[in-house]
Amino acid sequence: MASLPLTAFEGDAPASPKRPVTVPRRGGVASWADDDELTPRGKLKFRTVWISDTHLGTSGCNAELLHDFLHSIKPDTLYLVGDIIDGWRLKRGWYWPARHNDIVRRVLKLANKGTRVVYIPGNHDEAARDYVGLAFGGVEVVAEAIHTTATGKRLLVLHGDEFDGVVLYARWLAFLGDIGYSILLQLNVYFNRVRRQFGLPYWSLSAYIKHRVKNAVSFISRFEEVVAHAARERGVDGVVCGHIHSAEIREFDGITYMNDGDWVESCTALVEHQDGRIEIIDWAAHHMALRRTAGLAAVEAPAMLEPA
Ligand SMILES: [Mn+2]
Repeated sequence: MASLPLTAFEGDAPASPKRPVTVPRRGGVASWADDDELTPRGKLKFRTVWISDTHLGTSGCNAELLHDFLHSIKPDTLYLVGDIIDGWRLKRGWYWPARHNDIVRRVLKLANKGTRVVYIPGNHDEAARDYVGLAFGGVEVVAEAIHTTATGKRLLVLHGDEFDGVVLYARWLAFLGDIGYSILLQLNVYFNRVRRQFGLPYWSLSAYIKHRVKNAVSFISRFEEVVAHAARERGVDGVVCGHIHSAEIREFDGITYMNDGDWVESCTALVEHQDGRIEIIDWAAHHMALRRTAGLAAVEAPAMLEPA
């Protein structure tokens, strides 16, 4: 499950760098790092940052990269767009490394230092939905939000599971796994034996299931369409969501659909620059590039580039 970039990140570098990695002031390796104002301490001063699907409390969470990202930004507003803490997983067994604490602490510190932090619970942290309308440690908990960009565009911000009629089906598939698949093949044999007895033609149950899995791709685009459609109904200019772990910025007939991705597979965030431009940040790829420019000691190197 651990994604490739994180494996590389942990590889020949210290497992947990003592200092947070900060984006270099000059000659930034990523286009978005170049023209954005940096704070005196070298942090990216985005107008807005959206992250979701961090799934804290699971080993799938790329906590090192997420921690590093949160240490590299100083946004005016930070939206936590759901599935931040994985309650489903924690119910099955407690998994909470120190790094996950650091991440929570970092978010609270940002809130304390003037970042407006808005938390929109998702389906994995639905317990937090009981606290909608309240605020904890400067973190507002809301069911959804309307964000107005620097250029006056109104964006609906929500997690996205409310549009996901297939979520139960997807869970069932995940549960099935590989062992399930071979059982399924067996079942297909019996299933068609029975069909033959009734004079019915062969029908591949396994092929049907595989087809449905392949449809995961079309599920994503259908999800995007449905969410964009809902945004249009609400009379906003665009929508920001998470949930499907697939970062995207796409136009649907005048509605901008945006998904901030996740920190389990892709390690992505959506950021709004001071001028209202919104783009996807791929923090894992950014790290790989940093390593390439600065050599193998990349994890240490950016700290030396940090302005005094
Ligand atoms: Mn979700």
